[in-house]
Amino acid sequence: MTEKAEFRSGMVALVGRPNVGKSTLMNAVLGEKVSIVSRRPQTTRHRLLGVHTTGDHQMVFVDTPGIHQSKKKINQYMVQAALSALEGVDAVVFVVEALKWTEGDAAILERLGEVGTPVIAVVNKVDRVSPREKLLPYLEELQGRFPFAALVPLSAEKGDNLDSLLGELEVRLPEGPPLFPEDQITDRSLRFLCAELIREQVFHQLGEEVPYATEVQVEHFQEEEGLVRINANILVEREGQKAIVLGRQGRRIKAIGTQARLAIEHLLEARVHLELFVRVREGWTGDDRALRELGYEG
Ligand SMILES: Nc1nc2c(ncn2[C@@H]2O[C@H](COP(=O)(O)OP(=O)(O)O)[C@@H](O)[C@H]2O)c(=O)[nH]1
Ligand SMILES: [Mg+2]
Repeated sequence: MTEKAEFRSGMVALVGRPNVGKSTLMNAVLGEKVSIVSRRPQTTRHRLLGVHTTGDHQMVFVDTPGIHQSKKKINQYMVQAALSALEGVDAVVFVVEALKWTEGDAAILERLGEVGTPVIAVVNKVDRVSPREKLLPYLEELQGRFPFAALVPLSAEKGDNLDSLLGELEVRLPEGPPLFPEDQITDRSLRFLCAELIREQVFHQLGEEVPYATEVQVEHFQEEEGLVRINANILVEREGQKAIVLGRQGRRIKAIGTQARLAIEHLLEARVHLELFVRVREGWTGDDRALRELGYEG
């Protein structure tokens, strides 16, 4: 006779240097875009939860901004948010990029030595490695750097080998009831997710420093029958940046609005009317009060 296994639930922190694919990995596991992604580092600014529930377990992933060195206040906030995610979790997933090892990776691994929880190394972006045998010496080296509980090569983008990771994580979760209702996929509000989808377009469509000087606030969010009306402010630090976000004859802001609206419609499964305004808030990335007002606590 087999006994039915007890339900397991727990928290899993995703850490790694910027741009290794932490947010892509979380979205891939959830099958839903909860955390925004871009080709550029430091896209994720806040720690946010992604909840993955099946019939026998609930894993609560903590996506974090990448850990890196910086003097800028907003960057220090992000590093703090990432490090605090290590507290009280049941497992840590340390994400690196296949065939790459940098000082940034090494610095984070040093910090992980202090946490008592099992650390699983995910070697992401293996879709870029061909032939696959090239990965073997890299995996061996990685194994020598830290007593990892497991090593999982995968591709977050292609969805390859995610099951191995889930299997490694599941056995490390304690038995216990779910921490969140089973239909909940994140701790963040729809308003927050919509603001993030707009910010993602700023990252996709504008180069240089502008995305790093940008914040998005949803001012108005109203659901009507079959339609959601959203007004949002795009905050920048200087007039010159405002001109860039607007673009010639307002073309850039229009394109940002169109793409963001499509992404939001996909998320909300509803028609969306989106209005964007660009405003200047001088020096907000270096100002404690402004940061607090904009939701950067810590
Ligand atoms: N080729 C490839 N690219 C990936 C993979 N996972 C993530 N990326 C890309 O890496 C970049 C950074 O991803 P993101 O999830 O924002 O990284 P994060 O900063 O660690 O959260 C994005 O351009 C992703 O599309 C993968 O498995 N394969
Ligand atoms: Mg991220």
